[in-house]
Amino acid sequence: MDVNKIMNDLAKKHPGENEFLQAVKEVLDSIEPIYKQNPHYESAKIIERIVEPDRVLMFKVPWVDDSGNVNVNLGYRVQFNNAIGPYKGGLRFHPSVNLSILKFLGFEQIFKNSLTTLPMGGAKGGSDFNPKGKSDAEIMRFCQSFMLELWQNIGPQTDVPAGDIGVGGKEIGFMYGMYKKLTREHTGVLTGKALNWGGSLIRPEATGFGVVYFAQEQLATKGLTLEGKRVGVSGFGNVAWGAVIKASSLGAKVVTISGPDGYIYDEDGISGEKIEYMLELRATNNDIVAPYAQEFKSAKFVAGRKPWEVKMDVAMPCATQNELNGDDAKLLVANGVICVTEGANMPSTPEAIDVFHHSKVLFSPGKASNAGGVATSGLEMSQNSMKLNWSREEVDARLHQIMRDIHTACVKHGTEADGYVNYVKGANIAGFIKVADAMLDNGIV
Ligand code: NDP
Ligand code: 2IT
Repeated sequence: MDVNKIMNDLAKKHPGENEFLQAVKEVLDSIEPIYKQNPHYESAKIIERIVEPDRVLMFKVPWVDDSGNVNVNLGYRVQFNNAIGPYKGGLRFHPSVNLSILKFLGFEQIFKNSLTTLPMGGAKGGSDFNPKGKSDAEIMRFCQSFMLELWQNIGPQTDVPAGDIGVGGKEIGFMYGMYKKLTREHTGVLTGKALNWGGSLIRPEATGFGVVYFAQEQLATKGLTLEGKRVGVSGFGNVAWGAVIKASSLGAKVVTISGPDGYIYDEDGISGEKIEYMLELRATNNDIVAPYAQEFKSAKFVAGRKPWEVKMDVAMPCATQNELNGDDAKLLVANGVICVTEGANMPSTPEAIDVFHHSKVLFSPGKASNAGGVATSGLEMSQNSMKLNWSREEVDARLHQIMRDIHTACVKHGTEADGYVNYVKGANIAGFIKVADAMLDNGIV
């Protein structure tokens, strides 16, 4: 296996797909040693097959806004790999969405879903539709038009989408309604459903809770706990919210959250009613986190900057890809960061990851530490299949155990000669082996 050659070929075939190429390079660098030890992977061309999606669906999504104007967005579903289970992964609605971003997310999802221990393949989809500032009626019409095209390509045993940036319970509801209307079936085709029509307890909190459970395991390798630690979170969406709730309930002091407009620094810590306020802020459907500082006197708003300049023990980037660069990483290290646990997908650039590895900081990639979201989607699918609902305690206990198991897998495959756990390597190798072996078993398809 020649990583440089594979990357050059891929870049020629898919010019400009920078996020996708970044995600592939990271995985290939990690798995190179085990690939070389297993010549049957090479002869079955596992790498050449795993880096191309099974298929990419791309379609127009026309919809009419409240003023009667016709709008046209692009819709996508990237069905990447179903070696270990039906395609599974979220839908992202954000103006930045393009094929490169969805391919990177779909590719990451293959290994993340493999790590969850549940039978789920990898996929991702979405649209460049911007839900910000849209009325509920506009969001409904968009979601209905999106599903009018997507429905024939998904199904509970085929492909099970869920939420991601810009897609929460409301959007899932509108899409599920249209799917149900078209198929005349009430099946578990989407996850992230509300409780009274097939959802699972804990799913909204699951990604953030999982991130914090993973951070606890990382800290425990050094005999540390979250109690009294200063935790910096970025973003103020679904993942950030769950992480803030769980971290503060475990006695950590969460000192930051952020939005595209800047970050909030709250020296007293974000807990209690302030967490409720985060939800209200999201529900306003605006792009700004600044009003938090007007609401709570202990907080200040720092415009146009990222939270990584704040002194923190644990960093949890929970907003979006490439939001933490090499300079940010150096600043965090200089300020004594112990642990960086990714909540978003690929929030740290390769330069940032190098800084963390070089400084022997505990660092976990999103595909390991944010897997609690899709894992709980898997638990929602199980409950739908059984036509039973588990209690909050039962779902939370299963989620917690899955996060511990993912941590164990990372330690098993990522521990280096000096004892440092390289979680990137560990997650990529553990995730890859299961999928590659399934592909071998299933022949050349
Ligand atoms: P939300 O839409 O709830 O929140 C996203 C947050 O990131 C918001 O604060 C948003 O601000 C900010 N954001 C989004 N895009 C950008 C951008 N281009 N520049 C700056 N800030 C941005 O999404 P989630 O919390 O669900 O997702 C956050 C991250 O976690 C994503 O990387 C997602 O892929 C990942 N993830 C999500 C899971 C889930 O179950 N929801 C599971 C695993 C990972 P604003 O909206 O105001 O722009
Ligand atoms: O990135 C992710 O893992 C998600 N957005 C959740 C996907 C899912 O199917 O629950």
